[in-house]
Amino acid sequence: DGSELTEVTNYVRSNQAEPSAEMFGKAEGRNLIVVTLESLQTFTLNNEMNGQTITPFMNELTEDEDTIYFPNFYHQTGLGKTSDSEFLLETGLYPLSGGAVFFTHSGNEFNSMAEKMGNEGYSTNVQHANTKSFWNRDMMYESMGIDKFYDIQSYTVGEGQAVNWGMKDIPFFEQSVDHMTEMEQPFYSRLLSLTNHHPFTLDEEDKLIDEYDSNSGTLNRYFQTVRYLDEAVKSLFEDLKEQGLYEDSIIVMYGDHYGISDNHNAAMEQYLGKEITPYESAQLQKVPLFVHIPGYGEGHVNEEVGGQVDMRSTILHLMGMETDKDMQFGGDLFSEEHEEFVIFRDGRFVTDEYVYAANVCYENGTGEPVEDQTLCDPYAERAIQELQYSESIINGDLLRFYDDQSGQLKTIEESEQP
Ligand code: GP9
Ligand code: MN
Repeated sequence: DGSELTEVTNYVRSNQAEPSAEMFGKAEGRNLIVVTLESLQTFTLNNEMNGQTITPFMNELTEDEDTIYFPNFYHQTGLGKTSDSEFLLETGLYPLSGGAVFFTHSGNEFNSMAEKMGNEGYSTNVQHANTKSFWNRDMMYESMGIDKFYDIQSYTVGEGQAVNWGMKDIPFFEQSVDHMTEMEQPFYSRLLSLTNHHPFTLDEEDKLIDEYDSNSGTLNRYFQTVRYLDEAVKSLFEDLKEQGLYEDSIIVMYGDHYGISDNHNAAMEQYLGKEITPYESAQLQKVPLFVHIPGYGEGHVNEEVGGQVDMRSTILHLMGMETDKDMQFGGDLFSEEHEEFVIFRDGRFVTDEYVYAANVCYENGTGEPVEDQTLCDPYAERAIQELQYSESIINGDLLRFYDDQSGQLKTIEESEQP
């Protein structure tokens, strides 16, 4: 009911960050292209595997004048994997602990980023070469007010263009950009890549580097599929330029979740050359975030500690849209007031000072347990609280009672309107 929502609203308002004056509206009026980089973890970037560069194109992007790269950015997904990352992005709420919110609450009312951009005159869509019902996307996208879903039926998978879970990323991106040329502008188009997905298999011709040599075939192959994904991103940028869509767009790319689970820690220890403590395991939940604005010219590495829940307000502010009346938990990564406090879906958390994992409070940077373990307590309490607030919004479908135009609770009569 309303009273619960009042408490959550107060919490959300008191933790809100003012947009950065410098970055607000930087990409106003442009097409927004958001790319989900399947299973891409940050440890592969600016790194080598047996002397071979894993992500040459994205490495360049980390130093590119039109790109802001976030190396201290974490995924916050749970069992819903890719779909949880989509949920974080669109709603600024946390996914659920129990199961994929795309399945359990697809009938809810959401104030999604897509809906918001739709209200500002954007046409909105998602492009993904898989069956539309996977993760219940077709239902959820409707609830999120996404205008169109280009699923597998919108693609022509030619000979040699499928591997692993389906269509390869390079032809997928190429045909997705073709779709963009037909879209009403400005558009918000979200692309979900797929080739870099467990079990990380490739055709011979797409293996651009060797396998690794650990006892984990999964990790060994992962480097190769990450290398392929990097090549696909490079070709996406070329496709956009060829079709004349590049200059008028902003391209945001993020890793959705880990590709290598703790089951492969022995192999990962061999690769990283260090023991994987709970602290290191939390560090491995870093996924890359790129904000690429053609013509920006002031690209840099932004060390801010952040998470996927921050993407919604970061992006909306870049597009020149306010979020101060929205019911969401993230904050603008460019804001002076952004708090460096990332809550993982399983209750672990990271701040600029601490990493809390396996009930130990570690010092961020050294990975040593801090002497005074109670220093993490206030954050641990807030982490539980914030996850609970988010769950109560979802479980109670509370956004039915919330008017995102005014930021006020709705009266009973208003909330009964469809
Ligand atoms: C499937 C793709 C991958 O459509 O999103 O799903 P995942 O297993 O990573 O959630
Ligand atoms: Mn995924």
